[in-house]
Amino acid sequence: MAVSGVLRPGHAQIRVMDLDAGVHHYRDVLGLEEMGRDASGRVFLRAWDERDHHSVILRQDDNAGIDFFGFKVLDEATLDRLEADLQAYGVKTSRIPAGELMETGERVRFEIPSGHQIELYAHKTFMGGTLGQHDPSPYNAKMDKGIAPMRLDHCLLYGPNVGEVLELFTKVLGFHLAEYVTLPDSDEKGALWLSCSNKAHDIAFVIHPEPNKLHHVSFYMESWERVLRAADIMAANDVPVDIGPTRHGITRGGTIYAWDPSGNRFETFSGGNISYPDQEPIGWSWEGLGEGGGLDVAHRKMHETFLSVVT
Ligand code: M3P
Ligand code: FE
Repeated sequence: MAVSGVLRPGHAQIRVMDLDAGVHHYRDVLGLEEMGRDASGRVFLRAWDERDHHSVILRQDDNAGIDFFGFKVLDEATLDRLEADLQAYGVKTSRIPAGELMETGERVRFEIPSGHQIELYAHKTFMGGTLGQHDPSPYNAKMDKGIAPMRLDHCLLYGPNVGEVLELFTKVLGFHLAEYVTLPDSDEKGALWLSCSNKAHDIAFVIHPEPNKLHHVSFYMESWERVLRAADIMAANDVPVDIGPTRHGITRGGTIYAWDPSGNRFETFSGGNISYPDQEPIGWSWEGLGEGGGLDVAHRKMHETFLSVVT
């Protein structure tokens, strides 16, 4: 088996300041399916090509942002091994009981040097995809409800100690560095695109003085055409757009960055290159990120909001 260890992003718990507005955005405009609500009022949703119970959890709070980002690992033995490896590396971990998140097994939670809460889990109820598991048709009406991404794809987090984050993800969690940006007049890596698969990235970081900030949660679109359709749906629903539709030079993915009603940025992302752990990572200079089109191939400039607007 080639993909083992940490398999993929499994869930993001996003804080929204108005739950009804948040549900309207993620369910009716983005087009995720509501899978349930728990006793504390959290809302669980998933995208049409996902197989497990949920990938997005909305929690109402006075402050927007991300509570935690979770990765699914292969099995219980992998979870136990990674927990022991984290502890041996000096990372404090805690176990969150099964069922604390709907239809989800025990989670191993830890804080990374950028101040974010990351968690690993081995079990979440398998529901099957909305296309079915046998002789699936390539089309389902759920694909036309709202923007309708296929899946939760990755997140980009802002915080300090990006070098230590790189060490932790590559030395302990088995990720590889796919692409990076060096800071102006320096060899220091200020932004990382890390993959646990051969996707362009499963999680990314940009250096930032304040810990534990969210830049965006990203959703995968089946094609560039679907990204353009998403732009129409955003316009029709007065969704504020940050950047795009355009293409990132970094990852080469098609993209729109836009904001949910609480100011959390989300991305509709398509395509993207593939990466392998044996390959040298692709390096970008600070000028490459801006004028070189790393962020925005079409406009080849740094956007002020990219470095300053986070939740
Ligand atoms: C991404 C992302 C940038 C390239 C980004 C690619 C920001 O999918 O948004 O993390 O230069
Ligand atoms: Fe992204």
